[in-house]
Amino acid sequence: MPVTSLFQRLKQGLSRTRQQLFGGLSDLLRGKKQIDAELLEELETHLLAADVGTATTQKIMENLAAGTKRAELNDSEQLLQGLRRQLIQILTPHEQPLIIDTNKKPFVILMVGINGAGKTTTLGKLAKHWQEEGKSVMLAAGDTFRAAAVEQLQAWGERNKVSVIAQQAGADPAAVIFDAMSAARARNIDVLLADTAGRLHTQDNLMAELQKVVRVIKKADPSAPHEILLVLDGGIGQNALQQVKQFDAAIGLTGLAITKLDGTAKGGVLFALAAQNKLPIRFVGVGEAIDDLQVFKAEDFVSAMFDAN
Ligand SMILES: Nc1nc2c(ncn2[C@@H]2O[C@H](COP(=O)(O)OP(=O)(O)O)[C@@H](O)[C@H]2O)c(=O)[nH]1
Ligand SMILES: [Mg+2]
Repeated sequence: MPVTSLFQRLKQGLSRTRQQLFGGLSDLLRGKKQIDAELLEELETHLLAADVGTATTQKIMENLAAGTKRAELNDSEQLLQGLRRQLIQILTPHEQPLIIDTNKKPFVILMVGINGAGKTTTLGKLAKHWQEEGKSVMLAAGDTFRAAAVEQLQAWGERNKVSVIAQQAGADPAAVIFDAMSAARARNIDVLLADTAGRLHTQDNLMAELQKVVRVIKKADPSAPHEILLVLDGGIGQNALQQVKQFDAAIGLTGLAITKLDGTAKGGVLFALAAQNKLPIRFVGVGEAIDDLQVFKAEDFVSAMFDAN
């Protein structure tokens, strides 16, 4: 699929956030050329409404004000371009695509996140993504909390002819993933994608379970898991920051995937996430189809938010 159509999908997916950020603003800009306090205030309101977050918004506004003072930003069009540059600058250090090291066999990716964040769907899309790159993939049904979760993964595996290692609901997820690692090794599999539960009886139980999963994975391969990917629902806005902190403190994250950006006007949360931690943003999800999970590219993301057509 050509890159242009991927970009169109990204733009389509981000349309609600784009409207939130720049919808009213472009009307305002059309009406005036000069930068004044009212224009700056309006811009600030739009950033906040798109969930860019107070701290990040404040920093952006300070930089824009400084640019205005230094006479680098002299009219509303330059202000907008200044904003665009800043947004790209915030995101660019987080553009670090997940590269599968084929010397690590299997390359173990642990998917974590709260219930409904999009872990299993993202896992399925990633399995296809790497299969299409010619890599062999296996899945581990580490969400053993509900029978439906195991079945969801098995159904996905059957449909797409990917092996799924699963046990019955209630089984020890660490044991399921440990077995999957042996099976993957025996079959010379490149990538093992391990699902996990997003909800247990308590949040403490969940974190303890995930810690055990990581410990047991390390028994099978001390260099694993090679990626601990936190899947976040983009629609939760600023709560995402809290979730990153919590999961990172418990198990140490190595990357983020932000899903459901198509269903929300809160896509600005990426800027808050980027400004407040160093984690790579690996993927963004902008819909249900396979092409709607995209490798994160900072400039594309910002362009998709700015360009009206
Ligand atoms: N619109 C949209 N829906 C998504 C996206 N990613 C996941 N979903 C949906 O979110 C719901 C929960 O996903 P699931 O993978 O089961 O979440 P899990 O509990 O974390 O495993 C499902 O209905 C998915 O189809 C996305 O990028 N866009
Ligand atoms: Mg799931």
